[in-house]
Amino acid sequence: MKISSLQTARLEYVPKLPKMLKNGITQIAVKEGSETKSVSDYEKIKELFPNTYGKKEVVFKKGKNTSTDKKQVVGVILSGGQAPGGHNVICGLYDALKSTNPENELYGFKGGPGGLLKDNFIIFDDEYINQFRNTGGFDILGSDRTKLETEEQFSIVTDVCKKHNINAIVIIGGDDSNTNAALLAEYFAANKTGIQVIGCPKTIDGDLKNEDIECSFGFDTATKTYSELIGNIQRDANSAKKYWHFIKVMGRSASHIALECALQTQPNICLISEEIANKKMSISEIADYICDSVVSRSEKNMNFGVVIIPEGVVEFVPEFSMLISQINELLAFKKADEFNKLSTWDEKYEFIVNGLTKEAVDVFNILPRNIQQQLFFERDPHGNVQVSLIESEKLFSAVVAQKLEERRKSGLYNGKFSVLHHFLGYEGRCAFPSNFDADYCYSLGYNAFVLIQYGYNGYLSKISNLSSSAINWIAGGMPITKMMNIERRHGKDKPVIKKALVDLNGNAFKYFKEHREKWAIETSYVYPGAIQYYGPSKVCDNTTITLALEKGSFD
Ligand code: FBP
Repeated sequence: MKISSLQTARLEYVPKLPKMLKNGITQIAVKEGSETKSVSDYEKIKELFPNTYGKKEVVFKKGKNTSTDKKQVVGVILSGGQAPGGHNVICGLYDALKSTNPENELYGFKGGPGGLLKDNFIIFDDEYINQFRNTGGFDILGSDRTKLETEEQFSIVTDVCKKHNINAIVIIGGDDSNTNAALLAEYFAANKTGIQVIGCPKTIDGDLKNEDIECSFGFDTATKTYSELIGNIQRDANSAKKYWHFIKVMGRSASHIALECALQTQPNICLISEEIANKKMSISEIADYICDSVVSRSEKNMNFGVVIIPEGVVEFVPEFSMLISQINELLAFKKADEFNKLSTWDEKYEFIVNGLTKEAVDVFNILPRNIQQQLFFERDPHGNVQVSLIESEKLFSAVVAQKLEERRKSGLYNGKFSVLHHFLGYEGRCAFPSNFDADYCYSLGYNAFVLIQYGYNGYLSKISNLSSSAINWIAGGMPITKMMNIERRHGKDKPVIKKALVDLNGNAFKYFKEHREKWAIETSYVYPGAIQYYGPSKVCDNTTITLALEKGSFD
C-alpha cells in the first residue's frame, strides 16, 4: 500500500506521556482519593448502580507497583462518530499491555459495539498496529452506533468475553457510549463475572466534559482543521471582497466547535446556540443581528464577511422547536400517509398550514421555500423531522437576504450581498491527530491499561492538567457514575452522563462576547493555517483556546 510522506513520518512519532506513566508499570503506584457522588440525583443513581456507585477517585504517581501480576486479556471497541486520535488510544493501550507482559493479549472488535455482539474480532500484533500509529480515522477497527444497553446484550457480551477469557473491555466513545459502559460495568459486577470496563472520552463535539474530563479527544484536531479552512475562506473573502460566506460547522447540539473556531479565526459573526436559547431569540432577531453586521460593513465598502453557524442551532430557537413539534404531531399516525399521497407542493403547503396554529404558520412562512420543503424530505423512523438535516446556513442567509431587501427599500442599505455556503464536518473527523491529540489519546489508552491492571471497573480513563505540557499531565481514573444524573429520554427517566453545553458564564464565551462587536464590523480575521506536526513546541503542541481560557493560561 502506498502511503504519504507525512504518514511515514507520523508512524515514527513517539507520543509524549505524562511523567507519572513514563517509566512503565513497575513504577506506577496508585493513590486513591475520597469516595465520589454523582453530579445530582444521588439516591436514584446509587440505587441503579449498587455495585459501582461511590467508588474512589484514582490518581497514579511514580512509585512501587502494587497491582496483581496476572495475564491480561483485554477487548477494545471504537463507538460512534470518528474522532482524530482513536488509533492512538488503541496504540497506547496495546503498548502498555505488551510492555507489562508480552503474554497479554488485545482483542479488537470490528465495527463498534455491533461487532462485539457479533464476536467479530482481530487480535492485535505489532505488524498490524504499527501501520496506524498517529494516524486519523477509525479504520483500524471501524465503528458503529449500536447502543449496548439491554440485559440481553450484556449477557451476549459476557459470553463473548468468557469465550476468549477476556477480563476487561475498553470502550472508546462519547457520553452515550460511556453511559452504556457504566451500565455494562454494573452488570458485570452484579453478576460477579470478574470482567472490568474502562471508558475513554471521545468526540469531536467537545460535549463530554465536566470537572473531571477537561476535554474529549478529537476536539483539538477537528477544530484546528475547521479553523484552518475558515481562515482560508476568510483570506479569500478579504482578497476578493465580494462574498459573504455562511459556514455551518459540525458539533451536534452543543456549540463548542463553533465557539472554538470563532476564537481561533475571529469571524464577523458566530452564532452560539446556547445563547440563542437563553435569550429566546427568534429567527427574525437572529437574522437582524447578522444584517446589522452586513449593513455596517457595507457602509465601509466591505461587502464581504464570514458567519459561523453551529450545526444544531435551529433546535435552540424556541419558535422553531414549537414549529417542529407541531409538524411532528401533524404527521403522526395516519396523517403522514395522507400527506405523502399529495403530489404537488401547493397541496402539501395547504395541508400543512391548515394543520398548524397561526403562531406556527407565521414561523413556517418566514422560512424560504427550500427549507420549508426540507422539513418534509426525510423523517426518522418515528415520523419526526430530522432537524440535523436542515441546511441552517441556507436558512439564515435567505432570511438575511429578505431583510436586507426590506432595509434597501427603506433606504437603510445600499450594498451587495452575494452568498456562498459551506458545511464543515466530515473534513475534520479523520484528520491526522495534532500532537496534542496524538499525545492525549496515547496517554488515555496507556492509562486505561493501568486502571485495568489495578483492577478498576466502571471508570473513565482520566488525563488532566491538559493546558500544561504533556510531561505535567496527571493520570488517573474517575468512576463514571460520578458524571451521571437522571434525564428524561424517550419518555423515560434514564441515568446518563450529563452533556456539557457551552457555559455562558465560562471564560471562553466571555472572551468571545467581549470581542465580537469589533469583529462584526472590522476585518479582524486570524488565519491559523494548517496543523503543524513538526517545529517549535509553541506552534506544534498548543491546544485549544477554549481550554487555555478555561484554565486561565491564555495570553
Ligand atoms: P459522536 O457524538 O459519536 O462523537 O459523533 C459526533 C458527530 O460527528 C457529530 O458532530 C455529528 O452530528 C454526527 O457525529 C454525525 O454522525 P454520522 O457520522 O452518523 O453522520
